[in-house]
Amino acid sequence: MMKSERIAGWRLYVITDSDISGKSHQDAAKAAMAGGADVIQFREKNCSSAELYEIAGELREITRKADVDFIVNDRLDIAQAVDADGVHLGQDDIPISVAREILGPDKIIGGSARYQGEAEQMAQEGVDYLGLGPVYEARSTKHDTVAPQGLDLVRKVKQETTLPIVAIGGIGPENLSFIFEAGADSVAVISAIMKADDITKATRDIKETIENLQPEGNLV
Ligand code: 3NM
Repeated sequence: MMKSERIAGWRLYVITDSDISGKSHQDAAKAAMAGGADVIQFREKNCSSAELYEIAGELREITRKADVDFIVNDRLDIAQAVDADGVHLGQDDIPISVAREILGPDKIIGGSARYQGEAEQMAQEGVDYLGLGPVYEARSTKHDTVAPQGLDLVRKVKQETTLPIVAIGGIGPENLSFIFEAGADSVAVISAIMKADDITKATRDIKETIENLQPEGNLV
């Protein structure tokens, strides 16, 4: 399947966090995939490169077996080393255009967008989707982000780009309908899933809510 088709099929993008979940990234990912996560992002700011490589390699195997897309946060080198499906880059990471040159056309590159007016340039540099937010206040530890931008950001960015929008920041079962109504194609979730006693159930609840909101998906 082409990467654009795979991304178009994303509804629920789960970011693993072992501090919040109290579980390994691998166990958290397995539980989220059992609940219907469409894509797993490995985000870990406190490990050595050797540890990142080891965990990412295991996540790569687990996600491949489950036919779930696998994205590494920040670290292009780790993404490449384990043959992840792609990398997600923020403002402080290697530039998108450089990552695109290194990765070639077939890998997925996501980029964090925070404001209106960023999408076009990011598209030109080669991103495949936008991680857009924070829509609401981030519930997990994210110190370097800006103030919540609200649903208006989603509405406005939806008007200015055809890039798929993965909304992020403070998203949980109770606000999914607003986020999708505003134009998001998919949602990225940390706390509402990683904090749950039962990650699989929390994932399934969110996934089912999304499917009820968008029975046809965003392909139509
Ligand atoms: N990035 P939660 S907000 C990792 O705005 C991250 O780019 C953000 O966590 C951004 O689902 C965020 O727990 C944290 O609110 C999202």
